[in-house]
Amino acid sequence: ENILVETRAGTGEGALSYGWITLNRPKALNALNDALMDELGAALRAFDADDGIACIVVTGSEKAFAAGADISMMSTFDYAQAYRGNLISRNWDTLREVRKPVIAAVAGFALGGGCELAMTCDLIIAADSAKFGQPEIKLGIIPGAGGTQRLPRSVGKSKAMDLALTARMMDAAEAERSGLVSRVVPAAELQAEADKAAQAMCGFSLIALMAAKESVNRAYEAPLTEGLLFERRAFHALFATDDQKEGMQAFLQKRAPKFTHR
Ligand code: CO8
Repeated sequence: ENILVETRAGTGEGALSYGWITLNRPKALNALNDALMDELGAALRAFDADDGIACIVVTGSEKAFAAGADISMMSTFDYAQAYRGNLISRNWDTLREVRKPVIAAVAGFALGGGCELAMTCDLIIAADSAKFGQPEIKLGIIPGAGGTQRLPRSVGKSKAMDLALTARMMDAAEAERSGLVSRVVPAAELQAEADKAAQAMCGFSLIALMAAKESVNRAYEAPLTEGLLFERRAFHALFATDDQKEGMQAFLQKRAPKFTHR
């Protein structure tokens, strides 16, 4: 009801497919309520468990990726309801647990929980219309799904403080300059750009994709020495895969690889 889910075929011989999830509550600018988050969690889990899927794109509409948590849902909550119901966290952990790459394709508003949702994905591709912000302070609250933690890690303390304390929005150009997003494209090309990134991944070894994601994420969880050790071990482990043999043989034989994801 609140999201649209499709599977798109990868191009090229033997390519895997990818999942495409569109947040779809246009009347509320894709505000994130429990129903939407439950549907999103279920769709992410299903794609993650599907051996034919390499990666997942999450996107919204031209006007809004998501304008935040649904304010009407939580406006009357008291502390007990928020705490007992574990407001927010239940499906956010699902997104963190997905082991395949997740691309956020963001046009329009990505505010509050919408900005946090985009940041919880592995990379953000933005339309030039994108606007990022953590305006919770205007509502008498603070970010609750990682904004105060992930934003400083990607844009630094000063900009994170600026957004969280003044509620100002950051446009796509500033977001790219400060490292929040990986690429900015004209709004009309956002879908095609996200398709292109997903298509590239569909042609690679799924095991290597998952290992790369897991290793980059260690950079946020572990001290450098431990992260480097984790990376080295994952690197060594990939020599046990058929895909490493195939990838290197294909290069030496000047042909396209046929990965079997084993
Ligand atoms: N929740 C509920 N409804 C919303 C939300 C929202 N966050 N944002 C927009 N809407 C609704 C509006 O109420 C309006 O509905 P209606 O037509 O019935 O009046 C409709 O969407 C269109 O919105 P506007 O008329 O306001 O559209 P504008 O183009 O004038 O303005 C804005 C767009 C600037 C995005 C404006 O809608 C706005 O400021 N929205 C609220 C942004 C905000 O404060 N977000 C933070 C919410 S709190 C939060 O996210 C906490 C995070 C906690 C973790 C995440 C948990 C899931």
